[in-house]
Amino acid sequence: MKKAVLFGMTMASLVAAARDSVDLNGVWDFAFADKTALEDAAKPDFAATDRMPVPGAFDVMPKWLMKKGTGLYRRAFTLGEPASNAWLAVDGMGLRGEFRLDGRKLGLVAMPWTGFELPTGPLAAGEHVLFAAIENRLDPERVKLFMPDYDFYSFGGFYRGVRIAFSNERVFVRTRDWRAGEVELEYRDGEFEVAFDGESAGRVRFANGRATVKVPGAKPWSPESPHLHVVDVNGVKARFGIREVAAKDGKLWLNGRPIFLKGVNRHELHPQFGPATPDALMLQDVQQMKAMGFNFCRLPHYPASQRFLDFCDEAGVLVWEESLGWGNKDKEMSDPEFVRLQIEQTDLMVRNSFNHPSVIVFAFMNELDSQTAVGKALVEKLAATIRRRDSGRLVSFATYHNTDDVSHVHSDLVAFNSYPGWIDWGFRMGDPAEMRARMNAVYAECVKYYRAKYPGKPILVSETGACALYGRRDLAASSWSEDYQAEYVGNALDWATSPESGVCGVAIWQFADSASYGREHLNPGARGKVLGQNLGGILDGYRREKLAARVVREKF
Ligand code: ADA
Repeated sequence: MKKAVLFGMTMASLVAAARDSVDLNGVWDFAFADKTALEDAAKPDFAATDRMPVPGAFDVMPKWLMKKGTGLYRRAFTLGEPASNAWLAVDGMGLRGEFRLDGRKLGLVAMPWTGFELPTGPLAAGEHVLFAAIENRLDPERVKLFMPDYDFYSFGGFYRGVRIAFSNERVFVRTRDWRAGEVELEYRDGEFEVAFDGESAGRVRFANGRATVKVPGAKPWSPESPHLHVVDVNGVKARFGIREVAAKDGKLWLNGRPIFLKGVNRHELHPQFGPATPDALMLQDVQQMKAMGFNFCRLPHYPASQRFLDFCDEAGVLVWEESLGWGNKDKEMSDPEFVRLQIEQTDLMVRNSFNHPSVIVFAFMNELDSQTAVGKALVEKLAATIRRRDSGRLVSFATYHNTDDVSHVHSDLVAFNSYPGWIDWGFRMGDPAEMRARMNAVYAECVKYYRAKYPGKPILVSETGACALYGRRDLAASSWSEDYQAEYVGNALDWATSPESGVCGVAIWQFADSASYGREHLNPGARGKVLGQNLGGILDGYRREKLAARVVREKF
């Protein structure tokens, strides 16, 4: 059977795309139903008024800029031959989407940013029409995973690629002994042809779906030498890296050596593309991060783009990936449907990113109420969800309950967010020496708490930083100026990298300015987020450097 195969993409996408598939990225027919819920707008025979890129967010386009409603999408594709089954594979959309193939409903998905696959059933040869209705309205009853008070914009559309896949089989690769180059392959029971890097390794028996094998010519993956291998089991390919991550004696270890994470938080956002960032931008960002001296990035606050992870694998950037959540309180966390969706999306994240060696931490629920019994119970469930797949990653989450957290008991890595002198009522900045001393004292207090509460666990500063308006220089280094931010970042990095800090790394908030509260969001007061953005970037949204970027380069 001859089917369309994805050419012209990097090896990573090719192998992630299972055996073969029809690429549905491109320009689709489109119409927008303003202020209308998906259920009322979803009509597959809608009259198209416009054309829309996929991937793409309709509400970054000038015509629908920041509008809330439902985007209607349609496109046809042709199969040369029939398929006994297929899957609609979407690497992230938002906020809520209904999908129909030839008028038949494939599913309704309310897990923004998560990659998912919907089975289509048998498909005949010839033309097929795919229809999607994607709603971006903020509706806490229908989109339980995205609350109107989250500090990042809730875009509408296909955030990443879409395709029809003819297999949903996967091979999962676990490093079992990085020194000996031994890996465990998980596929299914039976005996199958296995090849590594294009060379046959003969037939291998899989018992309980697993086989342990030595990779011929194995080379470990590390930030300095990000070596990748490709395995082929029965025609199903997976790209992977051989490396070991561990947390012990209060330190973080990579391939048997302690490592310090020089990190930054990076939203998948750009002023012109919203969450549908193109490859060129991702690659530039990775290169810019490396050039500044970062070896680590935290990807907040939703499952990452598989393309971005490919680039991190290739460049040797360590990654923290987390599922969707932000500042969730007991009320939300007591809702069984919220909990179910949290578990489902977290499990999918682990499944989707399993073979990316760059990902060393799987996390969830940024800044949840981690000081309560309800928070702790959810953390326990999500940690168990991640560990169930035995992915060889550390489990964590970022908290700001730096004097009363009780939930990191379930983590491998204790991570905390702290903004002394920025998100900190009553902090007196004082002159630069006073400010430095006060910031250091706050950080040290946090570490003291965690060290006593969770002895033996490594501690990471998962967020710290201050906002600055690009181009705003000020001799007096007042808050919101680039000068203030540069001073702040310098202090934070000096403290974190000093031997007394006791932390295993720090991630600056944040890489680039990002879209935040729109006029529909429950923002913390119209005055709170200048220009509707989170201006914590050491670069602006267009990736122009602020003074703090220079400071990072000097310190790292
Ligand atoms: C929090 C949160 C970030 C961002 C930050 C800020 O720490 O985790 O997403 O909102 O505050 O800049 O206010």
